[in-house]
Amino acid sequence: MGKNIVQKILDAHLVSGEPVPGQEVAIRIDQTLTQDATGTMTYLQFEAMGLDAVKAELAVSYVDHNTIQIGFENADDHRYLQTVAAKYGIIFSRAGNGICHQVHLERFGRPGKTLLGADSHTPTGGGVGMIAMGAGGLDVAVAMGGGPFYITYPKVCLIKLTGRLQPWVSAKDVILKMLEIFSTKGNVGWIFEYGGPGVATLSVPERATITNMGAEMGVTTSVFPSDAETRRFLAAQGREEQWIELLADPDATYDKIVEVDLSSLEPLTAAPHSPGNVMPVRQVAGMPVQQVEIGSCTNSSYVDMVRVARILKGRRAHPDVSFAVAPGSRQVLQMLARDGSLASLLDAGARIMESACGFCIGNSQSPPSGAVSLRTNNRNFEGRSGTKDAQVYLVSPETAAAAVITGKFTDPRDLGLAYPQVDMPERFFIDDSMFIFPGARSETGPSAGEAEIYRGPNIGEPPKNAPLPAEIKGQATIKVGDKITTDHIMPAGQLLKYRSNVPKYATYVFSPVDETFAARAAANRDAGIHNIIIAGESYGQGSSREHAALCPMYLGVKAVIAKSFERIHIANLINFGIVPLTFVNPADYDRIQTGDELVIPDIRAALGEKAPISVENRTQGVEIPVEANLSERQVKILLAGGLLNTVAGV
Ligand code: MIC
Ligand code: SF4
Repeated sequence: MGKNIVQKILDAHLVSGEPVPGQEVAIRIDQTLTQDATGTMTYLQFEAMGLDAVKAELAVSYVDHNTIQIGFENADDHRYLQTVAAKYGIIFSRAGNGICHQVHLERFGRPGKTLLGADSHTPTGGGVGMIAMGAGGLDVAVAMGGGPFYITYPKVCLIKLTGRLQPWVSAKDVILKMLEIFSTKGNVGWIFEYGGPGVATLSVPERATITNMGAEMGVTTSVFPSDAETRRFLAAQGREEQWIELLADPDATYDKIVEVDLSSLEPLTAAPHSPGNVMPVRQVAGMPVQQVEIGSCTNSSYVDMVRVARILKGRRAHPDVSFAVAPGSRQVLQMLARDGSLASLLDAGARIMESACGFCIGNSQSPPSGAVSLRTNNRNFEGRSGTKDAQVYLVSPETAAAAVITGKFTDPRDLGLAYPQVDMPERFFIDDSMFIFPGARSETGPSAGEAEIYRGPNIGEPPKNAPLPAEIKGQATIKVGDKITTDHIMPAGQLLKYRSNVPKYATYVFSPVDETFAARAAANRDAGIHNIIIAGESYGQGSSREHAALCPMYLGVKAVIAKSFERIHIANLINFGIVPLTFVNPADYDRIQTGDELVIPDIRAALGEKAPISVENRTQGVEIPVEANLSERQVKILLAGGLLNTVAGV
């Protein structure tokens, strides 16, 4: 029987397990990436494994999230990352080189390979025909050490693209349409494979915009075929020899097929406060806009930026709009500087930001109170921008540019301008001098092997956890609703600088939801009372940050009982020894209140024997059945108190 692209890549990388949807399989990982906000903890954990060098084919450490450097903390982290990279044979991408996903696509992404990244938008690599997945840092550390990555063998949905995009409609509108169809929940365990005649009309950077935001639907990843367009992109990046053709067999089968007609799409936006809150731009047209931010790993390719520059050429930013542009990589910025686009942007009044995450993660460019901010990034969770009551709308670069001119939400088709046709260049500007390749002596770092690891005062040891106790006995310390994101659990923004300092960062757990949580949880922990989190559907949406499990672990959280979990977060909970339990009857969620005394007797034995589990709510006097759908491997990790306790010396 013929295979689809997902099956071709996964089966070629299968280490163990049955390639049957729903079964846990182990996959060999060819490439890894980290970024600085998740990277310090990843490498501290890698060091704790006691290996001499990385074993993956290629490992890259990017610095793109924390480049603001107010205080010594970020700079200390960067230095730690640079020295640890030199020691273990990791390519180091210096601050200023660009956003990890954009740069990885440009310089390292290869069709047919697997990539595991300590960042949820790693699926960007699917644009070039690879299986690229986000994971917690500890899983990435294991993969760097040559260990496999465990996933549930996915169900595959073919997204059959037909037609072609109309002027002023772009890749962002395709993925917003997908979010309208699939929403942000209920897609765990799926991979989206794009196919159909419409694929050939999309360039690799456009495909990457689409696979990037697959993360917002909660799918394991998204992937495009590797075809003539992929070859053209790799050739333009000077890497044509890395191209292989990768197409689905003509008789390939899928678990589901959904057709999207590109010709019928219109400019869309995701309204506050969820990427799934999709509506046509025309529905909100006329709304005054106070801020426009163009960039992020979703929409900061050269073509995106040049199109914006052409739309704005000879025009000025509306006086009420604060307008910033963050080109996705140094390659993009270099090209904009050389072809005159940068001048057009500056003429228009753009504030040029560093090639980094910046505004997207809320560590700069927070909007004014209550402001409407149009952004080309991928997440608009409440407060993520750094301003709690800001109204953030996700849009395409074209829609963003239209608002820069008019000061209002404007469907770009209504600007009355000729559509600037911009094609992907035949040759990108290639200069790898901001990478430090292991083994190469540079002015700024020592050679591989001889490196001494630098640890500033911001770098702490990763905290340890004890094995799971025989019973969990404590309190429902917090009860939260549906679609709780990791930005609610462990906010980033200004707090990013505490990523390497878990005791400090942990004092902010759940702060956007309940400022008293961290202190209450720590007091319980110190009194020997276990903390339990009660949650609704889709718990742990959004980022891959393992701190959303690690910091609760540090505060003595032993279990989360939810209606459902998102993929990366549930893996992180297990990795840090927190038991994820789901309600057998979702309505039982109503039978637990914050502060209730809860006991889960014999949890160790129940997990080991796969016996039924019930939670005694001693305050309400009820017993609530819950379940743990875990593999034997996951149970072993939980019993040990976390993955690090089981993998030293992998
Ligand atoms: C994000 O977009 O939320 C981040 C910041 O890139 C995170 C990683 C992190 O929290 O460091 C992600 O997407 O995984
Ligand atoms: Fe950076 Fe934003 Fe992309 Fe996360 S989503 S990697 S913060 S640009």
